[in-house]
Amino acid sequence: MSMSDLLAPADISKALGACAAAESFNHKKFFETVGMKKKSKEEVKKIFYILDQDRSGFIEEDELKLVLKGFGSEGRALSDKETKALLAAGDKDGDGKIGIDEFATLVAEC
Ligand SMILES: [Ca+2]
Repeated sequence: MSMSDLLAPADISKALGACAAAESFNHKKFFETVGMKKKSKEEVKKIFYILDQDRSGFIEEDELKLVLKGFGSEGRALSDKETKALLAAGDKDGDGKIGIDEFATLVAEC
């Protein structure tokens, strides 16, 4: 399973292009542009499994930093500030990482 099986390549390019400039990442705008808001909870969970590269069941801070690269090779690494803002938005229970249900909630909130 790859991202392009789940999301339209044109939407991925558009979403990555929209946040290509430094410090311009906005997760709400990104999830909407990339088409995740329209996906079922099951599909969003499949996207989570792609982003959880070490299959730990959580997206940790180091994986979060590279979250855009999980969507496409042209994605840039997030800055520390952007990474922390995204973690703060998604980490509801405060354990410092994003679990699958937290991820689904984060997308649903957008
Ligand atoms: Ca992980």
